[in-house]
Amino acid sequence: MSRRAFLALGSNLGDRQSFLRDAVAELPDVVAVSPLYETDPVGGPEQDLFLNIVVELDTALSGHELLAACREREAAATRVRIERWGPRTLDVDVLWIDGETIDDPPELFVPHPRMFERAFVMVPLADLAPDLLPGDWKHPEDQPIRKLGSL
Ligand code: GSY
Repeated sequence: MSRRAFLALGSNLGDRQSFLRDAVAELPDVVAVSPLYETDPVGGPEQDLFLNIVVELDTALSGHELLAACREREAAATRVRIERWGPRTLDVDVLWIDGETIDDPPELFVPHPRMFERAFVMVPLADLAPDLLPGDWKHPEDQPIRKLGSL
């Protein structure tokens, strides 16, 4: 049975927009893409600005199958993990799957444990799914983000 799922994508190295565009084209079951945002890096070393989007899927894939699809896209973007939290060509995270909670350390937690703290996730997510934005959610002042338009 298919249900709604959301993935977060980010890039801050190389041709950022192409990495996001290519990933969206190859991810399974995508039904909607948020506007594109340029965002200040959250956490990690000093690094360049990110481009971020969220995509909505209508999918019957399991959480682990979605994670595998995310990892495949990161590998296709020739991502090399040089430094934890450091710059990357492409990061793809499973955020949310309607009606499901997954707690499978160290690699898969759904809902994503840090999603509600991150404006670069919550703002594009709310563009696609305002019902997932908690009523008391506040945009952290130290996380500026700028809407650029569509991917
Ligand atoms: O967790 C995703 C990678 N990432 C990002 C990101 O995608 N955007 C911003 N603005 N900051 C980030 N810090 C990390 S780590």
